[in-house]
Amino acid sequence: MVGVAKREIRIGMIGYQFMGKAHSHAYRDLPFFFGTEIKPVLRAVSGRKEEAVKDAAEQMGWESYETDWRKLIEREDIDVVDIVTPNHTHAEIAIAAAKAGKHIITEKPLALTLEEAREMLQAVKENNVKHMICHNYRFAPAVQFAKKLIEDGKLGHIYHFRANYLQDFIMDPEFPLVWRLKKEVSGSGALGDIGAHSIDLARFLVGEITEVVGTMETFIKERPAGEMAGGLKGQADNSEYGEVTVDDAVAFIAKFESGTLGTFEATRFAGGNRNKNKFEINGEKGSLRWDMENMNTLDVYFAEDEAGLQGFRTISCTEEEHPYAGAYWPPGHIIGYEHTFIHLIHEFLHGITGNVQPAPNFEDGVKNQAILEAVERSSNSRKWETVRN
Ligand code: SOE
Repeated sequence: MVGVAKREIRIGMIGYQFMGKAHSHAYRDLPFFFGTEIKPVLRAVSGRKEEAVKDAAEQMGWESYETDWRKLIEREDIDVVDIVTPNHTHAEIAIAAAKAGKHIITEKPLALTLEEAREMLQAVKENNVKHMICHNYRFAPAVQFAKKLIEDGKLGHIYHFRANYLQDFIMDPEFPLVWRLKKEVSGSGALGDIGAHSIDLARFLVGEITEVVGTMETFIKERPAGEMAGGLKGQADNSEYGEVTVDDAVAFIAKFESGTLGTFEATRFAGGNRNKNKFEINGEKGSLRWDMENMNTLDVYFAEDEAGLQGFRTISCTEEEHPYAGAYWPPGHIIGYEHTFIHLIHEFLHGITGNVQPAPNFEDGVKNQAILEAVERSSNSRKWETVRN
């Protein structure tokens, strides 16, 4: 048979909305661009609302659906459990899936708390399953290329890592009190939802963080009841108002093991910035700048450039030399947000077939959660706090 996959990997996904769509697309597109050595099989998707999950299964190409995630993880015809449900469900599901011998990929942040994150890591290690956390932005070709430049010593010693993750989807006071705004469901607000991505990029590109000092702010304290309505839209039901129990914005400074100084900002109140996940790195020999809203380009500056010709220049990271980019189109034909998920899932599934633990994984998730926890501790203590892994 033409193009028979050498290895089918059967996926069970728990959840099916925004991230569920991104992950489902990645499984379906993977063989299209990265070959048929591995063929993801969309075996089952799980959701509590039968009509909604049935529609999602039909739309995204899942073979079957469940309305109880516990039934899904017990199925013998599933190898991988993919968790795309809200943060408070990650630990219970992942621990149960690990005990059922399933490999696990989960959305970020890993858990609600550092303790939960540690329990999840222990469960996957004890049950010897592969695990991954979906920090997809490190898989943009430009970010992978930035990592290569740093590893090749092009920047030399790094003095600064500067990250701003700017969104604005909840600036309307009538945007409802969705799960992302409730501490008992989300764990934190901008800090854990988008700040976690900046922390992962910092760890991936520069290294480990040892101390932080920061502050968190909630600008709108009460909102109307309501739910997410696809993507980052919300639907208020105006039945009643409730208290927002997470941060709308966070700013913190970090010290890295390398001596690098980090400055971080994550906010959902930066009007006009829809998903501006960006960083700048300044080293002794050069600087790099990346912005998710222009994800195919990397701005580079090298101090050794000829006098008069020095300054930032923009590289289009769509060439064969840029990781993953060569799998798609000729140079200059750009790719998008959804393709970062294809690259991450490519590494996850090859990790399973090659018996190699890919990254970022639950170890990274625990280290990320430890930094989130230290920032929250500092926001309360108003002092520098040590990161406790
Ligand atoms: C909302 O802030 C969100 O959907 C995050 O949860 C995702 O991780 C990010 O990629 C896009 O924005």
